[in-house]
Amino acid sequence: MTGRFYVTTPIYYVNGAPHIGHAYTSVAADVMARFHRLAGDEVFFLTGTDEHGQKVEQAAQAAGIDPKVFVDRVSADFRNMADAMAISYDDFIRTTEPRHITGAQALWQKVAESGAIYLGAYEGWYALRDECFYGEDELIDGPEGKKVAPTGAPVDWVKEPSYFFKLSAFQDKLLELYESHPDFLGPNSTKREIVSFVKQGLRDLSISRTSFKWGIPVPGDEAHVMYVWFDALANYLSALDYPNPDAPRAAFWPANLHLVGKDIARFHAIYWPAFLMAAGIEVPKKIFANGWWTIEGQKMSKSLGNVVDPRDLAKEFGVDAVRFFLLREVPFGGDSDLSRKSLITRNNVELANDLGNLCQRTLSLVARNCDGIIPERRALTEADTHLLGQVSVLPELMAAQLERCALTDALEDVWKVIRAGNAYIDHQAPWALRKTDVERMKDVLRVLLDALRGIATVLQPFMPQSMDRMLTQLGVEDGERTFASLEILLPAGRKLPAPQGLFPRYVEPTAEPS
Ligand code: ME8
Repeated sequence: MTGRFYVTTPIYYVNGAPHIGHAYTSVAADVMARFHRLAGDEVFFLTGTDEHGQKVEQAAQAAGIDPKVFVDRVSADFRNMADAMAISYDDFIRTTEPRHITGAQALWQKVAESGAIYLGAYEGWYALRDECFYGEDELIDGPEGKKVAPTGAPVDWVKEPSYFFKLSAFQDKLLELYESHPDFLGPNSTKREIVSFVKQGLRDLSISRTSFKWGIPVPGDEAHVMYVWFDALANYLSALDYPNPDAPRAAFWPANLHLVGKDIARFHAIYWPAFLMAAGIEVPKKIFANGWWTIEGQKMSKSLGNVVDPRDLAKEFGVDAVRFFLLREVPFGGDSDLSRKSLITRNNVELANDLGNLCQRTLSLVARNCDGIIPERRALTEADTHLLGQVSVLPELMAAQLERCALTDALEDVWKVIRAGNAYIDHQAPWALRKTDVERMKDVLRVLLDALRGIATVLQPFMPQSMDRMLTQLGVEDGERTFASLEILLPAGRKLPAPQGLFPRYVEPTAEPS
């Protein structure tokens, strides 16, 4: 059944340059979007940048430029990173755009009309790095005997007039939401954390600031700007032209999936549904938090100088090898480490050997022994049927895995079939059949071509560029690359282009002897 699918990434802060962590969530969301498009769904895939708040204001000041000039520059860099990583977003929202300001103010007004906002004074701890308020009881001991946020971020005592959101009134409703919609929040580890946090009791939330100006003015009280998280979360609606109910995009709400990192699960799983409930708007269907990447065993940080720009990796290894590595290395939802060694191993073993060689061996046999022409599909043996059967269930199998955000398991399902394909070619030995039974050789090659077409079709969301090349080499035309088109066999007699390697083996350059 086809339908609508709305998937989002976080909108990234523009106080720093894009890195591999940002690329990770975006690649995962991209796989979801591309998969649903191939399944025939109408997809809306949103990414963008989060450009307000004190942290961004300070970064602009530190760079000595006007905030707007600063955010324009960094936002363009994030867009460039998304393009370089083949992120097929349908829209890129920036919170400094008029359409977003309209949407965020409309949402504020709707929440205010429900009676869930009141004016008070905030006095408490604020961690600028996290753009997050913390209760005294949440703080932990930091360096030099100072208290810090549970994330390790420094905290400041803040005292200023503020509008509050009555978050405390939503505690039971939120618990009921998690209870009645078991798929609303994942993975389970994040869900357990959030449920226990909400059960401990929710305090009302300060949602405006008066001590700086770089933000969206609170409707009716221009002395206040919105708390950056109220502003940012509203992007998921403003990109759909909220509050215009007649906008064509409005039909995409509620979002099917907000993909986020586990660091911001709290904002998405607690604040966001509470704001929406107050405004009388449906809550999203699912929030899923990815795990955290370290680099060669260390936390990524500017001070350690180990921040990885995904564009550099893509230049060196190819975009698809990087995308593949990110989603293959660890079950999606878990934490993982980026090491050069494991990236190279995955590239060489799984891409170059398992998939690349199977494709190369098949295509060169077709080139040499069938004049590069797709042979006819004739009667199948048990072994043929078995392999093709495994291929044909892949779209359905993977759809079920993606439904639960098990991206790594979906890849494993495909690799099982690739390994079966390698066993099949070794066992059938078409190179030997060339001398003993040419007709059977052709049948075997046709089965392999069909199996490879299925495999390349389902891998398109993960590795769009190399699977495009692979499908071209297999003689599959543009209109024959959706899941539905797999039902129709390619006609025999098509001439294939000369085979070319898909995934080069990576050999680490050895240092020049000095
Ligand atoms: O939080 N490992 O923006 P942000 C995995 N503007 N994922 C990582 C990562 C890492 N080491 N580092 C970053 C914000 N990420 C807000 C979001 S949404 C309405 C507002 C990813 O620039 C991960 O998805 O700090 C994380 O949640 C996000 O980048 C944080 O990006």
